[in-house]
Amino acid sequence: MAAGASQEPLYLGFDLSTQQLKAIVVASDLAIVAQTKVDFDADFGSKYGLTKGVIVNDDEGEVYAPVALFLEAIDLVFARLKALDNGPDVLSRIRAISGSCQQHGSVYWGQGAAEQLADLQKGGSDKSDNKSALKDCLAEAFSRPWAPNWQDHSTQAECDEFDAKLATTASKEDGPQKLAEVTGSAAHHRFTGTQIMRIRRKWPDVYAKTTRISLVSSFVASVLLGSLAPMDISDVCGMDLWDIPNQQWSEPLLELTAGSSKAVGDLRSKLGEVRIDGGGSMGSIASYFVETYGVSPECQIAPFTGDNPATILALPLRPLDAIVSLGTSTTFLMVTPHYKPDPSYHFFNHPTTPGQYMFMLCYKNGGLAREKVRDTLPPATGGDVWANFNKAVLDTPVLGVTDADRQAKLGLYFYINEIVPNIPAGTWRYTCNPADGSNLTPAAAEAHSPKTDAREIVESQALSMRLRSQPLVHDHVPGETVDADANAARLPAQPRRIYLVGGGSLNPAIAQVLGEVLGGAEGVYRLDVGGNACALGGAYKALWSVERRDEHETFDELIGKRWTPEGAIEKVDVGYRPEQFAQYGQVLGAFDQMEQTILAEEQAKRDAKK
Ligand code: XUL
Repeated sequence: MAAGASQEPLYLGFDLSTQQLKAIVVASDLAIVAQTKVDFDADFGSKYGLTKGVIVNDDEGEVYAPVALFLEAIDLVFARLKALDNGPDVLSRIRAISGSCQQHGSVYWGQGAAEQLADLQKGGSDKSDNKSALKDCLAEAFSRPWAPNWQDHSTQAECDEFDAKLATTASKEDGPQKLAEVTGSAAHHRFTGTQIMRIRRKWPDVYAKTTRISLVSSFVASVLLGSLAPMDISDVCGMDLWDIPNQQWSEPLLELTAGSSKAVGDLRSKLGEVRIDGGGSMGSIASYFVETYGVSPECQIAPFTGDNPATILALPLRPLDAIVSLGTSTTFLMVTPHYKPDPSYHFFNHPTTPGQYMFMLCYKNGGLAREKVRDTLPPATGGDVWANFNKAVLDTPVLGVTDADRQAKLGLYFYINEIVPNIPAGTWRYTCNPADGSNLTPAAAEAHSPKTDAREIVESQALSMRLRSQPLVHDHVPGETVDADANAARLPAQPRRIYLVGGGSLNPAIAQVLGEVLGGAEGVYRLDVGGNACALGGAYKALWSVERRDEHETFDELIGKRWTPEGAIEKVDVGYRPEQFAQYGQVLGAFDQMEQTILAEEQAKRDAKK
């Protein structure tokens, strides 16, 4: 039979993030043929007591989600795909599935895991004539019903021990740097090593009963496979346990997590092997999905990865291109061949290309913090809830400097404790001399208003990104043609293109301020499926995983040949503006100084409590 359109293979990408499970299906030519989603609050909020996808225990700083929620969401997303007009046809043509998941989250499998997962390969556990739902099939599979979420901040004690573990001086001062050199990051509350260590100490029985620990990415892959999937080479870097220069588990950090050198073997078997190849197939989909939803039995499960690594796969990125992801968290991502770790940011293995790395900054106070500032302004009357916020952003001059008030206004707006820098919740406002950042002083209350706050919070988020990404950007790209004008090579150090993804990428005022602060020699672009970028990256990864010629055909080669900017991206801001870029440059030092001052004050408060 000639290969008719309906026989062409399709690829499914999932994104199991904090608040939703999204699914997007693409054809070999990258055209999107179907998409759907499950919204955790809307679909399951009251059943599981969720707020914004999670459960919070403020007393301990715990933030977590029920594993059963994830399982119900997987069933529901398949049911919704099947219910689409073209659903049955689409599901029967899916040749591979990959996807992205919230990073750092972990799932704890118990004694029954292997057997119950294997049942999915037989089509699910037949308790009656009806097939059970996934959550019933896997009811005995977990040693703990909760998965810590990346917003969890219950692990300060464990972080202190991780930060000290690899120090070479008696004062332990170089510990965070040494930890970053080995694992790509200093200690962070959400990183899985500290989470596992806390679980071992707080619930020793749970830890003892745990037979395997999955990241959310390897958990979803396991469910689809019907067997325990290995962790992925990029997502494993979000644990503070993987030695990136040597590409192996770090023995001293395993020992710290496990509690003794004798316990390391047991922890190794709980973690399992890590899959070095980001592509290829890990096996065929479990029969449960074939029988229940009509997925093709030929469908292969490719390695899943984290949502940020998957975001850099949503389009072919060139050196010096940056992605700003404006979701629940705000992240700033770049691809680089240079491993230059530092305690204030993260390096991960690239999800598909050995020898390349992903540089990442991650802020907890992203979209939700902007919403809080928005809600201090009078509510917008039309359909756009951001209208008044955006007007305030655009009506306020750069750094709030006016003829009448020649002071630059800087602030930090943290509604929950922040990651970079590690500062508890609070709002701080300062002023300084706009010409050189001198005279940094806590601001008088009248120097700021809800209107200036709107611009300042966006400027503040962008200044933090500019400050920390400086070591990675430079003023020209050796050996590369810059397709802007010839002067581009002499522009000050800045990203080449800035791509916006995530829900906030639809906001034009945010795009403009990001362009003004961060530059972007070739402009600021929005990815058309901005809200679905990581699911799309997952779908492309599934495609590359099975269509690559061999292990040597890189993701960028394969996807780069098929990807066209038309219809995929839209220029939303000019990016680099010499005058504004210089103005923000003049206060960058003051912004750094403001953060250092607040950090020192907060540390003094912590010390006083000890
Ligand atoms: C990254 C991080 C967040 C989550 C969001 O380190 O914690 O961006 O991945 O799902």
